[in-house]
Amino acid sequence: MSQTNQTLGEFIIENQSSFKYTSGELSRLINSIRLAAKVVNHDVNKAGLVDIIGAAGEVNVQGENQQKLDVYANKKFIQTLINRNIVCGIASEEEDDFIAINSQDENHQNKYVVLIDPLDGSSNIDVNVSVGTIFSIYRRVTPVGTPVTLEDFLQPGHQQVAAGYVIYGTSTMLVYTTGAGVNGFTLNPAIGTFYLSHPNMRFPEDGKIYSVNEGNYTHFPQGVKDYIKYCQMEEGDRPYTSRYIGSMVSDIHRNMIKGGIFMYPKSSKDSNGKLRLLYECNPMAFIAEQAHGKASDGFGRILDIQPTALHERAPFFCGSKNMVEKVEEFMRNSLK
Ligand code: P6P
Repeated sequence: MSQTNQTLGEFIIENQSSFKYTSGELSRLINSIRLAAKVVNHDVNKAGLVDIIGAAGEVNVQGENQQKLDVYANKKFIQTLINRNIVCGIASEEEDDFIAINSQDENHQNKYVVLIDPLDGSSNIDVNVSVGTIFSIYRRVTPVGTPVTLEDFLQPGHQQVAAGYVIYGTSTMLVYTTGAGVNGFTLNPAIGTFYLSHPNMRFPEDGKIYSVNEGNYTHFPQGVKDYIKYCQMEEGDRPYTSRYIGSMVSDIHRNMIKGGIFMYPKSSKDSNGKLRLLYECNPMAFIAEQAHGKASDGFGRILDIQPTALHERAPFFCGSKNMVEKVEEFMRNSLK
């Protein structure tokens, strides 16, 4: 079958063998995320028309005002995952604690846990800027047949069996990896089908785009300040272009296609940065590495961090390999 008109469903079947684990379950998991993405996409695209935008009046565990679409997307993904009876537990940016799935999995036979940021960049919803869903999938580490525990969620990122994102932009795309490269699928909204549009996505080794909230410049570590000045200097192929959407999925997606680096460093305001390790940094890092890019906390590999808490944060530098290595060099030099 020619790749250009292969559907996501056909792709999953054709690439079954690349799934390291029992085939059916992981395929069904990706398919359940596909379904939820279509439902959320439908409502994200009409957010301006019906009363589901604007704060829900509640404050989530992050201390952020919950937008109604956040609440809606969170419920949709959780509901779809539970109904498919594949997972034993779910963690979400919008949930204080993890959810143990006992309803459908009363004998605790399901083997996977899913961690999600149901609607990343939600502050952009009201201004009609693209937002995204991020997901991360692990096999449980505690014995099947026993209740899922926090330990099943606090795994280092290199243990992920799959990760991906949905970007609700000028078109809706599902981009994911199961450890055998990264592939992007674009939704045809007329028929509700995702088609393989970006096979074997790869970060260009180098790039000329840097993405960071420069409003925080004075609060950044010296190494980051030095790197930003390096990007702005008239020398060789520089100055680079600064592009920052304020929606990590969109910034990283663009940089994967064009080349570039996304940075959310720690600062004197946020001692570990803003982004969440488990359901933002790790899945995007898995994708970045599978796309021949790199993801670092400024000194080491994001995927090697041993998590200690569900909602912990991490400094995040992700994108073209040479650019991430350059900022690591500046970070090391600033300590000398
Ligand atoms: P700031 C969205 O809220 C998000 O989590 C990421 O998608 C985005 O990159 C970042 O925060 C933007 O944060 O502080 O620059 O507005």
